[in-house]
Amino acid sequence: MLTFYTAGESHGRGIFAFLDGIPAGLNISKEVIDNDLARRQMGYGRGGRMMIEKDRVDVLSGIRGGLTLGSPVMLAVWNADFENWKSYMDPFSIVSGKELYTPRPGHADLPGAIRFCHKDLRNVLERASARETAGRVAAGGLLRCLLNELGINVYGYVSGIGKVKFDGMFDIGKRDASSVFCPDPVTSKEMEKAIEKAIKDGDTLGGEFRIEAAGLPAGIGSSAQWNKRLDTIISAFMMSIPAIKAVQIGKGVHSGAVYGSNFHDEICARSGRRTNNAGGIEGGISNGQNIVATCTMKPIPTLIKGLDSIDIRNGAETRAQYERSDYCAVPAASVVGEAMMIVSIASAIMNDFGQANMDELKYAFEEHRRRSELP
Ligand code: EPS
Repeated sequence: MLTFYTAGESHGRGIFAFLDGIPAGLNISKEVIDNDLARRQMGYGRGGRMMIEKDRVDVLSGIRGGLTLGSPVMLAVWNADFENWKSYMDPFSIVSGKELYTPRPGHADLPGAIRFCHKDLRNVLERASARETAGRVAAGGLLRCLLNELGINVYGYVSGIGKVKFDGMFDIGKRDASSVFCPDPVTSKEMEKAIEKAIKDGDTLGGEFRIEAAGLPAGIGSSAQWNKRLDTIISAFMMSIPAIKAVQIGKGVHSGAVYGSNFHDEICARSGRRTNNAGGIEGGISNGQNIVATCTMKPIPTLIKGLDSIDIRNGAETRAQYERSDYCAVPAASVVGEAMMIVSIASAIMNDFGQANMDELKYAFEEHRRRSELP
């Protein structure tokens, strides 16, 4: 079983990812992890923090000479901004000046303060900040190395910003040339314009991204128990990304509007299927088609123009305080979505084929892949 956790505050020493259950003997490329971390920092519409940070992975345990040891892996992404926050974030003795008392509607500020009985909202928002996703992406980058060895490729792209939508074909070159990670130059410009308007208005904007996993053989997951279903595993990881309000598999919300004869992916010899409306999962089990998940992200709750709120010390009505933030983080969230898809598929594979070393895992997995080919 694969275990995955993150730790760390936005302006603390760093963000950490803990992984246990990774087989020994997996080749880890620091470049693959750092490339994902760098992509997460990009995208039109990000705020000032990304000018301060240059996210790179530091390995604290579990890897030696480029190979996993089979022991727990601890990854760190250090916060460069910690230098500016040391006196406010020290674990034992802090100075005042960074307290917050007016919760932002849509943020964890208010429910978190109630949940943990905090008066200073900073004690909530430091952990609820999307800075935490740097840890997810580091973990995703590491497990990308595992999926690469098993012949599985996970990629994502932005399929909507505000009302501007993209429903065309994926092209990695075009995506990487786009400031908003959308594989179409004309739509990308429209998306940029939509973000520009939000910035000008002191507002924020959400959207959606699509993640695909290619190369996963049929037969991963299980129809026999709810928590072994591949769609259960994938959607839980995807839904856990901050600001995600909906996860769809395949045609998702459009599935209810058509007849079965127009929806189900008919089975044909050898090539398998003519369509992929199911998004690669039937009965909670992969069917050999690409896994396709689309996630909807709400607009970021930190608005320059503010929203109605209260001072939690006395209930007096006021406007929510502005904290430096992003205007639109959908492109960055698509990289986090890739990471969560990677972690969820690696988890499902380890549930089904868990082994203590890579050679045994690869042997069992390739044997399964061979058996999964249709006659
Ligand atoms: C982020 C770091 C944060 C925010 C943003 C994402 O840094 P700071 O708070 O210092 O500006 O820019 O966080 C949020 C959107 C949020 O809601 O907290 C990052 O590294 O991705």
